[in-house]
Amino acid sequence: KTLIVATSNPGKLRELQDYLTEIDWELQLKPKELEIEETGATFLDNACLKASQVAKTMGQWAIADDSGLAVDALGGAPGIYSARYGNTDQERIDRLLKEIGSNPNRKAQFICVIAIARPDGSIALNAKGVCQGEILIAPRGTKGFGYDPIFYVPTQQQTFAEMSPEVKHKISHRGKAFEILLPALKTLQD
Ligand code: ITT
Repeated sequence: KTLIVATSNPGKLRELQDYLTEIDWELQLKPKELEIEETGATFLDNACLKASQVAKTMGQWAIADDSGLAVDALGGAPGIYSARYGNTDQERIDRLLKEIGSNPNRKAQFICVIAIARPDGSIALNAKGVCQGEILIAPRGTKGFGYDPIFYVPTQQQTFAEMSPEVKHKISHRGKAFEILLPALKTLQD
């Protein structure tokens, strides 16, 4: 079976491919020109919207990931607007650091919802993962993508950008979502 990976984010794509090596489906990239507008009010809405529309348009199974960073001191912002918070990763990080300033409450969580749609656009599976952490005062590390350099995980004493991909995959919001999703996806294979 073929599975279309419905993302335009190269960092995210890399991670999704890593998790999906465990299954037998042939992965195919979403065509660049096929962009889905994220009109949903939740991560789940947007993940389903992206998976469903890409699946239906291509007539193939599709997987989508909607994710973001929710900062307690900012009332959960940027949340579902994490991608729209700036034009580049650098801009988004700079803006977040500016908005949180010297607020002593650094608590934040990364959230990820994965959705898988059938060729007719109906949703076959979805799963959510959350990872707790803290927003640093300045970026640390060069690995990963997006907000990784400012997201510090106390249990690892590292930012996502300082961890090896293997460690990030095990503890991240995306890793936790895949922990739930993969067994279910394997049963769908047959
Ligand atoms: P697609 O919709 O095409 O998949 P996108 O980047 O627009 O790509 P989202 O709407 O889900 O995806 O936005 C996710 C945002 O949260 C984006 O700015 C990412 O950089 C950030 N993000 C998500 N997971 C992350 C992670 O593991 N590490 C760092 N940043 C992450």
